[in-house]
Parts: sequence; structure tokens; C-alpha cells
Amino acid sequence: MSIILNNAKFVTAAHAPSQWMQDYGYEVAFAGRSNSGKSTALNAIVGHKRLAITSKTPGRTQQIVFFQIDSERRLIDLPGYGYAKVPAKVQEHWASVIEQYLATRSSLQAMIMTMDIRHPLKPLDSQLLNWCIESSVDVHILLTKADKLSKSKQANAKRTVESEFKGTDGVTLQVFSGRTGLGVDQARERVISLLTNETTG
Ligand SMILES: Nc1nc2c(ncn2[C@@H]2O[C@H](COP(=O)(O)OP(=O)(O)O)[C@@H](O)[C@H]2O)c(=O)[nH]1
Ligand SMILES: [Mg+2]
Repeated sequence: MSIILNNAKFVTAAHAPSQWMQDYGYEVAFAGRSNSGKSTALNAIVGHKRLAITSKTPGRTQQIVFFQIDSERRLIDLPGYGYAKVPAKVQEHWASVIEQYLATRSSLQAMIMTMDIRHPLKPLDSQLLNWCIESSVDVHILLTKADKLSKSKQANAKRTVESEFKGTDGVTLQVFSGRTGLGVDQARERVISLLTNETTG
């Protein structure tokens, strides 16, 4: 079965669970710290320049954005986290929304998590990873902005993160750069296989 991510279209930006799209078929969600390159990665993977809005002012949007690929498949843009200037209340709200999404969403196949390759696995990243593992949601980590490091430093960073997840089922990772295109094909294939349920048992 082949699906075309380039067909992705904005459907809705939900501020409350009542606005979430119906929970059927398959969806893959994107999450990551503010400014980690989540929107850039989403755009590169679907092959749109401006599907998800990239921003130099992180941490402003708290809504969950739904993109439809076809009648059965969606990509989800979850709110960024970890921006220092965000008030504690907003941070708590983020945590409760994400936890609820992970715990209740039966069409959710996996989480694509963006982490700046220079600063991976910050505390909130680890918290989100643990929620995913607890909810049996697979995680594919994109170590973003790899163009900022030499090849050997990329490989070192990848090994360091990998060593954290030795023996953890359902966690995979790769290096990525939306700027140079490094790893975009690999990430796209991963998303497609998750949306067609070829990898989950
Ligand atoms: N050098 C480099 N910069 C990137 C890359 N991806 C994103 N950025 C920059 O990082 C900033 C945040 O990117 P954005 O995609 O909006 O991050 P988000 O807040 O996680 O959605 C922007 O200034 C981007 O241009 C990348 O692969 N390489
Ligand atoms: Mg963004």
C-alpha cells in the first residue's frame, strides 16, 4: 500500500479535546522541545515548505494541529515544550494534554520526537519518552540540525542517545537535517510504514 504524505492538508487546530478529530484509522504525532526543528522536520517529511509554521518565537502555540493525509490517516503536530519563558500553568496544561492524548488515542501509532542533536534528552524529553513507553506508543527520534555538527560528532551524539535506549522496545532514532535533507527519506519511510501499520504488531 502506498500513501502520499504530500497530500497532507491542514484540518483543524484544537484547543480542547472536544475539537480533536475522530479517533479512527492511523495517526503519527510529532512532538519536541520548542525550537528543536519540529515544524521544519514535518514540512520536510511531507514535502511542503509551509505546512507547519516554523518560527523564531518558540513556545507560543499550545494547540494540537491535525493534518489529513487521506480518509484513514493523519499527522498530528503536538505543542512544543520546554521554552523557558512559558509560565508554569501553561507547562502543566501541556503535560496534561499530552498525557491524555497518549493515554486515550487509539489511532496513535507512534510519536516522532525532534531533539536538537547538540542538546538531546533534556528532562522534558525524557518525561515524554517515558509516557510514550508507558502508553506503548512507539517513538522514532529525529536528531535534528545535524548540519551543525561534523559527521563524526553526529555519529557520537547518535551513539550516546542510542546507549540510553539499549533494550527498550519501540524506540528508534536517526540523524536528521531539514536544512540539508539529511535523513529526510529515511524519516519519510518510517512515517509511511507507521501509517500503514507495517511495523507495529
Ligand atoms: N541549521 C539548521 N537549522 C534548523 C534546522 N531545522 C530547524 N532549524 C532552525 O531552527 C529554528 C526552529 O525551527 P522550527 O522548525 O520552527 O522549530 P520548532 O519550534 O520545533 O517547530 C528555526 O530558526 C529553523 O530555521 C536544521 O535542520 N538545521
Ligand atoms: Mg514549530
